[in-house]
Amino acid sequence: MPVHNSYIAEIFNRVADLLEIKGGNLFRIRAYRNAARTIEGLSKSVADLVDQEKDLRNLPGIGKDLGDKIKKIVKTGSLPLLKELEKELPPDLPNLMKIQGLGPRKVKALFEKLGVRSIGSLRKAAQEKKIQKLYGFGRSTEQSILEELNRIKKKGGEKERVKISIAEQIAKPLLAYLMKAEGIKNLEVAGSYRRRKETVGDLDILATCKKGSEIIDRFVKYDEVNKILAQGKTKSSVVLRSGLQVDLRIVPQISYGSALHYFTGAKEHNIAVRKMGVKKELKVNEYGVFKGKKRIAGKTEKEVYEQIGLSYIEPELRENRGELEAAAKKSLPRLIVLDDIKGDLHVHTMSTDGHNPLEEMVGAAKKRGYEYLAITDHSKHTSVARGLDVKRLMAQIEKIDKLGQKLGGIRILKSIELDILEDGSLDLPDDVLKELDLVVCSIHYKFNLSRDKQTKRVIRAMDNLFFNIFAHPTGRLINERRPYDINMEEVMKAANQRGCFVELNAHPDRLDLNDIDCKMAKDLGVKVVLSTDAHRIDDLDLMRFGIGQARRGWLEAKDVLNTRNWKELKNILKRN
Ligand code: DGT
Ligand code: CA
Ligand code: CA
Ligand code: ZN
Repeated sequence: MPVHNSYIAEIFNRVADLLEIKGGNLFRIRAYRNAARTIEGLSKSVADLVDQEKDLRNLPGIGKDLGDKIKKIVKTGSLPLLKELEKELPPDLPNLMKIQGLGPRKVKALFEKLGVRSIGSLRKAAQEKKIQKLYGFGRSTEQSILEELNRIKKKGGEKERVKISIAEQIAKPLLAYLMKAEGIKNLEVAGSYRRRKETVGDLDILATCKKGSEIIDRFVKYDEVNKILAQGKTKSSVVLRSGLQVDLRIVPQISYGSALHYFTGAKEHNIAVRKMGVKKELKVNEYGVFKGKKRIAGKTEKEVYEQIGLSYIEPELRENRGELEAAAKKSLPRLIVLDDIKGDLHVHTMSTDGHNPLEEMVGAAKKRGYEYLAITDHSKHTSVARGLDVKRLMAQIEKIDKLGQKLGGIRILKSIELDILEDGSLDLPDDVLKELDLVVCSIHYKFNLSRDKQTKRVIRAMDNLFFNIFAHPTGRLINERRPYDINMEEVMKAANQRGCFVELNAHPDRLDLNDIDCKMAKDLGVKVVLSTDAHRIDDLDLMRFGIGQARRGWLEAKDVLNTRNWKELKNILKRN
């Protein structure tokens, strides 16, 4: 595959951007920018020049060093220097410099002081009014950043999908507001939101109401509405100030089930359902199920499915990934529910980067009816979180032993979130790990290893008999950081052979495993652990997002480890 000039130029520009944010030498930065401009403006292909072994130093602004780097890019497709820089700094930081008013120094401050690493987290920091408190920023800067972000969004650039947790924060007050409309009967968010997808493109709300209800009027008058896109008698679309679009449709009661089914989707599921209908000489659409002109179903989703010979399919399964076949054979999974969860096996305390002391985390878990809670603070390699060394972990173990008697009713499990080191060894020695009830292991650095190396790293770590659970298995942060490259099937098979487990991290920024990988775990027979990775007491409630994802992955209570009571769990965790 020939390397384009624009590709080389982009690499040099990125190097310059990152060096600039780092505060590198100005001459060096300018040299990279000049080289990028030269290459971009060239009519000949630089890759061809390299192939013909032409001397690149004849190009303006290119000396020996840059010439060698160009050759490297042409021959290998990448530049080690850029990879180095991307390890030091979040690769999306340069994008922030595209925002008017944000130079490298400001971007650096935002990253270092507020952890801003992408357009998404910049918006969040601005919305939470954190930026105005930074030295050298102020309220007007924050305001103009917000406006600039909105402008970019409107230009239709890359419209970011909204995380389910944010969508929920937006949808709940809106629903409460709409419920107050006179004459309203049913009200529900359909679409990807109802399917509990990890991100949503927009909200699709359905309502039924009495004749003459002013629900649409009320809808467009909602305080958060920024723009009305359409306003009719039964349908309206608006854009909220957050940038999220909301479609509201009023449907007749008699069609509510059919409309709910249609607008819940996914589209692929709908199409497959309609095809099954055709085989039975039935017409299925958003108004009902019709035999000739006669409506034979439509009021509820259940009767819609029944008419085409299917049992009811939960929204989370509706992706046309085998759910119709299963429904026809009456072999759908009995999806897990929040109530099945008996405890959380991944939470942090103030000893590392959590916000609450251990006692408060335990109290909060008890309040949620949990039978056990594993305390998994970071290990020492994660130094940004002041990870525990042997001595501090031993102290925490002692503390839990003492508390054990005091906090009756809930079992505190001694654990740790242990770093998997680059070579697959574990961050703390076996003779302290043996004191723990379970060990949760994860990767927090060296995300860029090759697929093969990353896979071997994890499998080697699992060879250690104290390894129990592989946490946030792909390391992704939704909208912020791509998953690292790893052969998940091999990892899961290895976990199965060794009696290890994989986590479904319920935090809505992660939801890691994704739905497809959850299904793979189930199919391979690897038990999944649903954990919140809570850093504060309220985070324990994030479990519901994990449940949504688990259901999308076809998981039943029996597929999930922490639906067991402690006695069973303890037995299952044993490795020999
Ligand atoms: P999103 O908003 O991108 O997260 O995804 P959805 O699934 O909410 O999709 P959206 O908002 O475009 O449409 C809502 C539902 O309407 C969708 O899940 C299924 C249904 N739908 C939309 N377009 C079509 C279509 O062309 N054919 C069929 N059969 N259904 C459709
Ligand atoms: Ca939608
Ligand atoms: Ca929509
Ligand atoms: Zn973690």
